[in-house]
Amino acid sequence: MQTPFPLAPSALTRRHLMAAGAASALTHSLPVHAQSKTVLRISSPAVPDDWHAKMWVVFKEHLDKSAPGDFDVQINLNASLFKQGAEPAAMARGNLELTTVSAADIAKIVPEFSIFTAGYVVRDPGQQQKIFNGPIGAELFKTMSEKMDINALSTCYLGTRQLNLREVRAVRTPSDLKGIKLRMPGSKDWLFLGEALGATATPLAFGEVYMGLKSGTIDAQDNPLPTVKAAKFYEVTKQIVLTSHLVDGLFIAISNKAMQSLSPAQRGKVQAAAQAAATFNNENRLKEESQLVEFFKKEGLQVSTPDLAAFHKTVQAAYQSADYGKIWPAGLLERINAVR
Ligand code: KDO
Repeated sequence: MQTPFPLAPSALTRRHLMAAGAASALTHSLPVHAQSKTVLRISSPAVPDDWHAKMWVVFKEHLDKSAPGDFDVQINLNASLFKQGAEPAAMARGNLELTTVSAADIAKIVPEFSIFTAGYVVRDPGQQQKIFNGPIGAELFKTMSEKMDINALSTCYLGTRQLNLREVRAVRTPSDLKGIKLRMPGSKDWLFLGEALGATATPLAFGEVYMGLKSGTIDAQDNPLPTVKAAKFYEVTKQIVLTSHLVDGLFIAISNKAMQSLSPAQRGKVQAAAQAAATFNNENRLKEESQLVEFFKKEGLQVSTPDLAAFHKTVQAAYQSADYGKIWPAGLLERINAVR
């Protein structure tokens, strides 16, 4: 038996259901799935060409196959349903079922998560998967579920963040970024990272970055190379500096309310679909990331590698001298470093 519709139907849907009810009383009943499909609304700021947008199609197709007729998966990209960062609150209010949530968005409510917004903490994508699929992930996701009422289903590698500048500039150490207006996503942990890199951090929504670069209201942005390609930032920039300052991740998350409305079998299928989506994203992103330097060079961008030791030293010193040591649970950094 299908679980009941977890959300208040819209006025339009209500009218349809009433009409359907009247019609079925007169004639025969509608097929069961037409009345009881569970709607799963997804919202993401990702552009359709990026892997973490395409992975939602994998999620949908996986679910359509494993649970035919059970779900109506609705994919909304380009922040068309909720603006970037507003998704967790929408989920808590019952207005959204699924999204990809970032460490920075989680850290707004679960401050200990900010350790994953810090530069040069996670070493590589393999370590990232082990951290979040192991005991550290289990502990932090439990707190997240308690405080935010959302449940992490799988971990996506967003890529390793690099600097992307409008004009070519000699960038060897963080001091070479002095005065550069570096766009960062709009939360305090992102802005701290931008400043730690030596730039002047400026908050801006992802959807406005292309125009900001084109018009010159910002001098630079940071994102993983696959996103620089998918969002076409390379069209309006001239340089990439391979600082590799953040091995970034996103978590496919579902609201607890939506998850609890499902049968145990359906929950398992949603979980499996989220894992298939993350695997699709992770494999494709890793492969593409390793090939993109050549692509950008062909597009005429200058790609340079700075003094990475200087970046590590300056960024880590910034976190040490700020209050982050007090926010991060004692021993967590050491536990992360020990994951191999
Ligand atoms: C961005 O705004 O730079 C960012 O990369 C931050 C991520 O946490 C995530 O929100 C991502 O944008 C979007 O999914 C768009 O790719």
